[in-house]
Amino acid sequence: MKEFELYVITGENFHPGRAMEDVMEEAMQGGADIIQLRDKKSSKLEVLEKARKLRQLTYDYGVTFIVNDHIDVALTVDADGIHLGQDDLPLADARQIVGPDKLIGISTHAIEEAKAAEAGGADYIGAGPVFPTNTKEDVVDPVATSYVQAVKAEVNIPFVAIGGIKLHNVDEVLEAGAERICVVSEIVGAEDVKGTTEMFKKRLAAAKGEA
Ligand code: TZP
Ligand code: MG
Repeated sequence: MKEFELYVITGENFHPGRAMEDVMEEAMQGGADIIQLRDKKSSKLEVLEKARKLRQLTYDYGVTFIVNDHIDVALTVDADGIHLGQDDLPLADARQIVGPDKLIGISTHAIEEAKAAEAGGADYIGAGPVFPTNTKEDVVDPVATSYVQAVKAEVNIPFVAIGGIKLHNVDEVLEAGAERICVVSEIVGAEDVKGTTEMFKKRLAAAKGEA
């Protein structure tokens, strides 16, 4: 898959009064490499409408577009891929539906899940929640940076650290070996979405020795 380092997921309850597509456009202007539409509340039709808007914007900015949960919506708008959790359609079945060219990302919370996703042909995995987060309901206990270290050592597909990652703790995650991070509330809930996105990009660059 195309190189990426900063993955931003929608979280509409963090920006009341602001249109989701405007917030996500600012994140793209700030340097988000992947945008995921994650909406656990809306109807299929509403999710489809949001996906169409994000598909257009992500094309405009050359950003990878992933849809959470809704494989049918992802295929309808020709998203670049889908993201699935441990309780969603199994990876092998999802792959049959979307074919070889779409990206499939899998959320993992334990090294066995991470290895299974790799063996099953996932394109990337999420590793988390690293820190406590209120963004995801019924989220599992934080896996801490030790899980980031374990995935780094034992898994050979790209992984993205997720969960409670803020500007004040991102360096801990990078020091644990993450080269890619995923952020919701700290970016989409920021007063300055573009500026906050740029600050994350700077920290990622600094960790790579680029700044
Ligand atoms: N999966 C694991 S933690 C999480 C998801 C979708 C939410 C991360 O949100 P935040 O606001 O960056 O903690
Ligand atoms: Mg899911």
